[in-house]
Amino acid sequence: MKTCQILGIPTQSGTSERGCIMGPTAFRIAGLPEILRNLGWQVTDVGDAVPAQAAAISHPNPAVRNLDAIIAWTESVTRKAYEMAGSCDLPIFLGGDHSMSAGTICGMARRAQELGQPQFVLWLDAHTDLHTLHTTTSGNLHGTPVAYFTGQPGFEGFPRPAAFVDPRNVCMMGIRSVDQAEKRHVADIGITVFDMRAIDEHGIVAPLNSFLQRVRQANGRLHVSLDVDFLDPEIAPAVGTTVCGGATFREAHLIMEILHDSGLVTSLDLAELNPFLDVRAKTARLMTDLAASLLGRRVLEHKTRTF
Ligand code: 6HN
Ligand code: MN
Ligand code: MN
Repeated sequence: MKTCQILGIPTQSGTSERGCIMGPTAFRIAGLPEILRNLGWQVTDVGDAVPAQAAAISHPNPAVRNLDAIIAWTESVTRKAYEMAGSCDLPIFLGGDHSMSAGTICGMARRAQELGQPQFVLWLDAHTDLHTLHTTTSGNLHGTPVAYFTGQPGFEGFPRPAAFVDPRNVCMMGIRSVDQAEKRHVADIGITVFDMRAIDEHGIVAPLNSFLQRVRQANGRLHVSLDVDFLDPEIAPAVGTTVCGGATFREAHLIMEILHDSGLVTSLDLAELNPFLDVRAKTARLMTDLAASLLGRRVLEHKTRTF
């Protein structure tokens, strides 16, 4: 039986909108562990992460908010993610704002390095989250994890990860809000970006398959990071940074179904759920259902198409 461990990461220090601290609880109330068990997974809920001891630290960019808390979370989450990577087939991380992914992905990258496999990341988000401490103007550090886990300079005071992710192994989909400094950076470091325009023009199947083909050929491990705001706000209102024109219900499920069939996914973040902003739990339920599609739920048990 395939094993999965679930870790809650109740952090909201990376955003100025309060409520993400309730994210892990909302996923549990939505029934995520039972739903995955019913799909045949052996699921262990390992509880919630707690931040390491925070040390007071200041930064020359006065906009930067909650730096000490983010560093403390990054340290403990990296350690925990690395442990989980070595003790189950699929760690699932329940956020918590997206600053959690600095730790989850560095933990997974360390494990990949140990196994001698390259780490790949599929980043599903409206945003590139590619600021450094120096370029952020909002000061919200959920806008920075990609720069951290790809080893960009400008993270003084953060733990130095045992392994980074090669930016050429990062693929982003759903992008539709990119700040000036991020625009320059994304082109320079060689991340593959399928923005919403690319998805409008080509759909999600061809772009996703081209990336998965690369992961397969490299015998890579694949981390999927799903930010609620990847989805259109009409179907997923429970996030502090909504951007119109996001992925539809079917686009999102199809991505998860294709990912499941690929057999390549080795870890998952469900990030940015802010239950305080939800409408009758519809976002918590949709995110839970997307996880279920990724872990093998299908409409019918047999193939329905012959063409
Ligand atoms: N997220 N680029 C904006 C900022 O404040 O730096 C938005 C960041 C959103 C963060 O999507 O997790
Ligand atoms: Mn994000
Ligand atoms: Mn986002």
